[in-house]
Amino acid sequence: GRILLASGNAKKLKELRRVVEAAGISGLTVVGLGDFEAYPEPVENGASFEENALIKAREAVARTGLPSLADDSGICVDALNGMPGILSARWSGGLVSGSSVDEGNNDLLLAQLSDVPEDRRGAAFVSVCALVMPDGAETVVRGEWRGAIIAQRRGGEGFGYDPLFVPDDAAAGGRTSAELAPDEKDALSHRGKALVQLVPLLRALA
Ligand code: ITT
Ligand code: NA
Repeated sequence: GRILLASGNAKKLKELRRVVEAAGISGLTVVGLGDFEAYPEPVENGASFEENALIKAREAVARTGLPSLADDSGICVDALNGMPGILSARWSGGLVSGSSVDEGNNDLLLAQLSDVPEDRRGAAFVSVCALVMPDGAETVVRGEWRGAIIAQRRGGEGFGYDPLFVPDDAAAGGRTSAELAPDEKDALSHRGKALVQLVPLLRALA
């Protein structure tokens, strides 16, 4: 069978594909939105990661008829009462100082935390993945990844807020998530933790 990974973010899609393919499910073909006629992204107006993940996965099923998996994710910063959370993708609102949305978002995060001392810079990446079947069956799973926001970007892997996030895990050894090899990130990350819970359902699709 086939599974559609319904993300318009190329770097996120790459991670989703990597984790699903690493599960080694024979007979399961992974496809992306690029394999279908383009459709406008649905409005992510839910009040939670769960609602937004379902909005994206339901739209993908309606458009393609395929079992569809969507991720809604973001970073929740303790000192900012959980912000930017579900607003993470476009937090800086286009007022970017650098060359990309990610650059602007990271600049804004550094500015918002400029007066916050090292021991109060805790944060969690959150990934909620929704798997929606053509018959309407819906499964929603969540993964979280604790760490701290540092004061200067490090590393070129990953995407988004990775250059500023140092995971709590000993295995990361103080590196940012942008300094981890792709398979190291997958083994620890919010997205990896969410997706592993879907593997039995994906097996059933094969
Ligand atoms: P789709 O909705 O099309 O999947 P998107 O990038 O708009 O793509 P979200 O609305 O879920 O996705 O926003 C997720 C944002 O959270 C993402 O753009 C990053 O800024 C941040 N983020 C999520 N996971 C991350 C990760 O693993 N590393 C760094 N930043 C991450
Ligand atoms: Na989005």
